[in-house]
Amino acid sequence: MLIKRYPGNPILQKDDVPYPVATVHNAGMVKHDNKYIMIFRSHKFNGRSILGKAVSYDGFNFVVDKHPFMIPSKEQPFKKYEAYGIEDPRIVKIDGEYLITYSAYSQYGVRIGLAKTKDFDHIQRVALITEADYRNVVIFPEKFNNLYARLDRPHSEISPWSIWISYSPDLIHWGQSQLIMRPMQYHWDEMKIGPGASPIKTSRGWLNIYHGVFPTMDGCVYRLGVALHKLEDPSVVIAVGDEWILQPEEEYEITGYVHNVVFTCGAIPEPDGTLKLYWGGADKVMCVGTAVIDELVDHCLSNLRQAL
Ligand code: BMA
Repeated sequence: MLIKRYPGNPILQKDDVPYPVATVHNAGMVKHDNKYIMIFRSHKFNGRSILGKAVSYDGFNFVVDKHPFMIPSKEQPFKKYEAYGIEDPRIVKIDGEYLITYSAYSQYGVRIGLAKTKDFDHIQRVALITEADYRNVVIFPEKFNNLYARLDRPHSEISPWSIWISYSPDLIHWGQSQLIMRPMQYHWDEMKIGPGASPIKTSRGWLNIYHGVFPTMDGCVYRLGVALHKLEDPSVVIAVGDEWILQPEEEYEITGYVHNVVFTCGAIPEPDGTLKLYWGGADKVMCVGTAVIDELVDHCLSNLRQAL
């Protein structure tokens, strides 16, 4: 068992939120000032999403802020592209600031918004950093040859939905895009894959915890897997673990708003070499589990499949 579920799961659900929401799921995570910050997604009762904030001293017990953390913007150009809601945030710390990427939904498709904060009290939107239709953007916590790097997942009618990398000098203009990892046919991730948690630096490479989707007669099953990217050049995928590391098994993952879903937007590496992995269960509740980072890296390297 690579991921040990916390026995107190789910750790956060709608009744813990002091304003009306239908779900608490798909949260970005980061440690700030020795506190665990969770920026989670909630469906409102009209089916559109907003982001909330919860804080914890141990990574397991969270208290939710009285008011939402981010709602769709009232200012252009964001207003136009966030009208249907904001979803699935990822957080990364770079150059002393926290960057938050999120899906911006509107009648024009799904784009990715970028916001930044230093303290999780004041937040500033920076730019919309993709065209439609993209999801699952995670930014690396370091630059490569002075460029920011990100993994993302464009939609495509032709190719299965795959993981790409792009670079930027200023976080606004992105390019040098390359496809670096594809779903594998007749495999647990055969339908589509997407970056999950922001990449985690290890001595053997960047650990990328991603989601993979398998279509069944009973709908899609969302599971999590791991890949390893080269430290100096993250466009090189050194290894992809052949088997998933987490699949929906508990009642709170099998039944909910969308059944059979474990979906991650964040994980926190600890100084003792363990990892706290956070995931949304069935698009309805937040869950946590612990893992040993070295074991996840071994999992990538010991029984690997092709990246492309
Ligand atoms: C994906 C995204 C996620 C969601 C998942 C399962 O396409 O919309 O936000 O958790 O589907 O419903």
